[in-house]
Amino acid sequence: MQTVQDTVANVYGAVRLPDSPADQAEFLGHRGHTFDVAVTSGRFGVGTELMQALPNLRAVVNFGVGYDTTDTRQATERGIAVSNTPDVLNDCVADTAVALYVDVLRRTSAADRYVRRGDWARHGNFPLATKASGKRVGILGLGRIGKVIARRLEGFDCTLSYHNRKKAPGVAYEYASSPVELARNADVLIVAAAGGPESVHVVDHEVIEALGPNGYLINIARGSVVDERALVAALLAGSLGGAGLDVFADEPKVPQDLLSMDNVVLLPHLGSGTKETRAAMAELTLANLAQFAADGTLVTPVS
Ligand code: 8YV
Repeated sequence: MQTVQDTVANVYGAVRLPDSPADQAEFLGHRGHTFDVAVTSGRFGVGTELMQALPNLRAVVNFGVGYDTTDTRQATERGIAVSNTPDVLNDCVADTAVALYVDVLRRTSAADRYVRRGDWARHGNFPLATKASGKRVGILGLGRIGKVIARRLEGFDCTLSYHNRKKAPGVAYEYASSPVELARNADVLIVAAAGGPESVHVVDHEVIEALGPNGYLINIARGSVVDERALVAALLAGSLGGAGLDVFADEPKVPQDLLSMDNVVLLPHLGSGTKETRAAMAELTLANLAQFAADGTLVTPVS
């Protein structure tokens, strides 16, 4: 399979930024002024310094819906266009949220470990879990992905509520005026909000405490949205029931304390990670690049 990297190299003659900071600095010093388009992914982005080192940059083409690693403020100031890959990954990221939801409440990963360890034969039946159907679920960030998660959970007979900065037009779910209010009235809080400076630690100590010892937190958005230290502290203290996490504050590092907790499910940021969805993301990334090369516009600009 041709990757985005192969295609940008073969078709557009793109060169890869060296990995080490020292090599990068030397490379950019010599050649930074020669690039007008950067192709990147949500994991790397074009941050403040890199953008400054690309004085003739005209577009950032981002593989992924999240672009919080790109300095969009500088991009706006300099008239640099930014694209992402919205919608094509909604299904898979929502499926991942539901997988974590069911796993954390029904404890399927923990039960799988129980069988593999030989504990079934040794200790008998696995301890009872928590019912997943019919729960009160709060969605923090009812955007494209949040709405698909909500639709999936309607099938589980869940009562849905949400918090966005503003009430979403035409949405029948209960609106909570703050993340704390959302958590207070939910059994499970699902974080689906975009990352970036405005959402840093929106899920803080207070929100986690509002969920309480019988509450669960699911995060498929960005690690930065949750105060990870407060989350770990609450799990250690038993003041939160459990968590399902696909994203972390400092990926790929995962807090050591979480590794031994059976009420926590940990995934390596695989929300969009299926062959079908990654192919669709690649196609949309390349479509943005091709259109920008042809007429200077993007198929899916971020704003
Ligand atoms: C990754 C994601 O970005 O789209 C996003 O925002 O978080 C993921 O799809 C993707 O793996 C590329 O890094």
